[in-house]
Amino acid sequence: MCGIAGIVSSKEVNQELYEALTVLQHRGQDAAGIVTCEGDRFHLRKDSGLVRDVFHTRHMVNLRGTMGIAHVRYPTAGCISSAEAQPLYVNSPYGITLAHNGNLTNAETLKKELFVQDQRHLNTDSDSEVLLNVFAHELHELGKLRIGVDDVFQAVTSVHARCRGAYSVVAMITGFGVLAFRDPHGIRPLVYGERKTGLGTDYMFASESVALDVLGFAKVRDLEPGEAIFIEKKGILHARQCAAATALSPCIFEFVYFARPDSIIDNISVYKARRRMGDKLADKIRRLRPDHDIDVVIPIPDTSRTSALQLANQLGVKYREGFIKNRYIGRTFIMPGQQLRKKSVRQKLNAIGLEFKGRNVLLVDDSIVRGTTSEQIILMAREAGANKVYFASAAPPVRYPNVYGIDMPAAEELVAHGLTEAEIERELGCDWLIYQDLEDLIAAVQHGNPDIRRFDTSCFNGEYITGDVSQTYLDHLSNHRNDNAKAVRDGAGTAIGLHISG
Ligand code: PIN
Repeated sequence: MCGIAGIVSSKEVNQELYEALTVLQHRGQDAAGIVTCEGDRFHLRKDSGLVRDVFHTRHMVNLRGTMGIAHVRYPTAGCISSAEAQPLYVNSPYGITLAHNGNLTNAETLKKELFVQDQRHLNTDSDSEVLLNVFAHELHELGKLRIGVDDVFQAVTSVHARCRGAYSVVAMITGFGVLAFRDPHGIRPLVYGERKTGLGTDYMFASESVALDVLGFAKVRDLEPGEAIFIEKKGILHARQCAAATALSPCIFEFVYFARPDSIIDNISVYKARRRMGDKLADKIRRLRPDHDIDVVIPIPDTSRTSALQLANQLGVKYREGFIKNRYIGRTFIMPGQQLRKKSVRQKLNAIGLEFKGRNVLLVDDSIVRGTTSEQIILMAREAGANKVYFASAAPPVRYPNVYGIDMPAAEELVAHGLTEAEIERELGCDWLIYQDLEDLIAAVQHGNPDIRRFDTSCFNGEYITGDVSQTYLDHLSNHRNDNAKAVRDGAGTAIGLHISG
């Protein structure tokens, strides 16, 4: 998963792009980059690491210009290389930089086409580089010495015709303007906002509306699926639908875990969606065990707090903070290697014994992916003296890999893959495991915007909305995503035919 932003302003944009990246840091902690445009020159700074570590004063002073784009990257592979940090750059035609959130499912085919037909060289294994080169090639094919707004939209139309999968994109064309577009299913989020100044209107694109809030931009709307918006450097906005067939199907996992609760995605408040997930879980518990013996609801911080509090209120049971998180340790989700993940759970969370002792506790998490964290936490609850340990997940069992830009592990590393709920309960070692039903999760999210007819729920039901995900592709993905493959890449220091998705 990645975060992207773009600004066209009447004043320098370096500081604001930096701030935008810090607000979007939860979407990617692996690498960060900003490119600005000053006249006919790009200024680029990108590297591996957190935003605060990548940009120092000496870099910031070089990032001159009144328009720019920025990116934070989530690690999708064990091997991290700063060459794959974004934004990416191609010099021809016109000079283009691009930042991408998502993953192309036909990147292998496109790579061959780019090499054989379009005679373009790719220097990384990143599918974002594929996307940039497709866009650049399509723009080049129009054969114009001076580029116009229609040409930009024409090239986006051709990108939609060639690329499959998920892509929310910001791109910048030297001396001309900033472009943003979203794939025809609108899988990954992308929003834009404006800010009136004495000098005119500034515009901003961002993965999540929270970045607009913090920077003082008023949200205008989400980009439509298939739509492109181009803002000329002097602040003139153009919008066009560039895809023939579109159907908004946003990724439901954004609402479960990835997005910040203070964001509004496709007109749905992430916070309210999570509260409704708590309501639905409470309904299910009451339905299954009207005479349950839960003494206390304890969230596993941080994401699950919103749904856990609602669940406790609905059940009329006490809500208590039983685990304290060391806020200086990163998310275990991103740590490669099973051993490391197990160890880091205990470094990250510590139990407040008195909330557990002799009680029947219901632990709540946003999701169970590998199950490593859940298993360890259940053990910690027992060690802290809990009588019964129940565990509720605000999302259904994650049984299938994600191919649209979330770095889910390979299928065989998902605890729920190929297991029944009873088997998972035994595997995790809890006394009762309650999963959200998929229709309840969908209802909880859809309630905020009933116009959305479909969500991407593929990691729960294996139905990939782009309809082009073959078993061969999934096997290929699995070869690159499992821990062994990552360890080999780490050891060898090279990435082998792997897609680094944005
Ligand atoms: C962590 C949110 N959430 C916790 C991410 C762990 C799955 N994991 C997904 C649960 S936080 S595991 O709130 O953002 O800190 O099942 O793969 O072990």
